[in-house]
Amino acid sequence: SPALSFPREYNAAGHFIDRHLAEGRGERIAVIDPEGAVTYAELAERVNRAGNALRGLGVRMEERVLVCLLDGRDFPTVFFGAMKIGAVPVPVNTLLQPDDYAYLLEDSRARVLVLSSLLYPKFASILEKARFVEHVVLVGDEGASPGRHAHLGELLRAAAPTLAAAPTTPDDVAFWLYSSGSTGRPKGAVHLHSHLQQTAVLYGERVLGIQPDDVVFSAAKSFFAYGLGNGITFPFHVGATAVYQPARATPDTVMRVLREKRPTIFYGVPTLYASILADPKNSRETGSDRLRVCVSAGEALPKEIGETWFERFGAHILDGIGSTEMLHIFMSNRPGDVRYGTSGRPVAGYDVKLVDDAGEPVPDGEDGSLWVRGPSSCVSYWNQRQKSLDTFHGAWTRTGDRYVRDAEGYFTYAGRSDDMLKVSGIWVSPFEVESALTAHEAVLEAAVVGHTDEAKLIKPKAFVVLKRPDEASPALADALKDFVKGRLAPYKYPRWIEFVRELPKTATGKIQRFKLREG
Ligand code: 3UK
Repeated sequence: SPALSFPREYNAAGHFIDRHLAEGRGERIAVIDPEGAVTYAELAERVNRAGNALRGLGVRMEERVLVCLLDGRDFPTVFFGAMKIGAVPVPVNTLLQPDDYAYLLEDSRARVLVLSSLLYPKFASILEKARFVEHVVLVGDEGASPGRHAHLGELLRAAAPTLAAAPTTPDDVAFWLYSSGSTGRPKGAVHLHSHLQQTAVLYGERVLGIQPDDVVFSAAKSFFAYGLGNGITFPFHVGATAVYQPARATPDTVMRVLREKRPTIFYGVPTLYASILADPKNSRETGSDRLRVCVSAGEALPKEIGETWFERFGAHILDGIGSTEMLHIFMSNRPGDVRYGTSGRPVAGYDVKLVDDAGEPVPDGEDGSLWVRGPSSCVSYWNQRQKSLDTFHGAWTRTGDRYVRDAEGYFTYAGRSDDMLKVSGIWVSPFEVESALTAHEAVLEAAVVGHTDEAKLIKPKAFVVLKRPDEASPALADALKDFVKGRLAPYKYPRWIEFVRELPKTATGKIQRFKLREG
């Protein structure tokens, strides 16, 4: 398949939004959310109004707009509205804590924050100190007006319905997505206007085979790179319909969407597939009878989950690996070619290589570090020169993953080369959980590693040294779990706590987490 070419003047909003009107798809349904359906024509007008409203707040080309939104029609409205005026939307995780948001506002220097009203309490204590923020735009619940901030609904109504796209190029910065690392704060991965269409063609069109009559539902939210492709750019690339759900994805909420909206494509993470399967009632009969393909990413999908899902739901799960840096899936199983227990083969348009510590290629059957090259790679991390140098080497990106390639060219995941954990498909830094634990007055020190649960999925486990070792008890273990839950995003807390007398350390005092891992 030929590489894509872009005109020199190109704005992603033109491709994903305005093109549908020009090509006669304006009356098709773009979005279904709890408030109802939005056509492509209505969405295009909302995007224009949002762009004009942001401009009215003083946002100019290249300036960041922090977007902390639950899934719904306003997400693509603000995301494309900002890009259409050449500004840079920065969608962020809605599950974080005040201190995380203070950092993201400081690092991005966004002057406008677009925020779901429901998440306002997480920002209330930090907005005062956020020195770059000039405007907060609240979304949803127009009755409530904490801090007397503007409301998106009012701004949209007052804004003009037409807007010419800013004269961006395919190589202009379009949006950022933050990604966590094992040390330090999250890094803003800087993405360009062309990247969205690249992933929509290379993976959405050519692997998933997405069609205009598909109805898609992504349990992974739009602020993740995974969810952004799944539920926004892939369906909008062909004029298909996306179903959005603001609520957290649980087996019950997902089954309800499958039953009521009957999607043809479903995207999830392994933990969610496992928890849906844990209830024997859940099947194609109680779900979507139109499901034709499912996708899993974020962490490796255990073979048994894929096989059992196929038996019960009559659709295969395509496991594929993607990253925030590469924007979407670059290696994947594909329809008609599914090998459960593997991440499949490289997606056409991406090259991968497995190398040893000296950078030399490793032979098939041996594990090596995975590098990837392709047209959707972010250009760097914002304001992080050393971390960028460590990760981006010319056109190649070091993923930090280890893989084994077999003689037929299929790749099997073999773990991380750092201490990072994927929990329910989301990054967790052991260091962050350890810091939360040591903030508890009973704890001297702690080490956090991945531990596999019944479904063969990784969850955090903490080894804790107490200041007074004889205080160890199941009640204290529960109290420590609650303590962490109160300080960090909910998926990060240690599911198991083991009290130990000391932690394994190097001569220089660095915790040797690998000695605490199983196997
Ligand atoms: C791990 C996988 C094994 C791997 C993502 C699809 O997960 C996404 O992005 P993140 O930046 O994390 C990237 C890292 O997650 N991983 C992802 N998928 C798999 N490991 N099998 C898999 N199928 O460590 C990778 O380096 O959060 C996933 C699309 C877009 C994404 N950003």
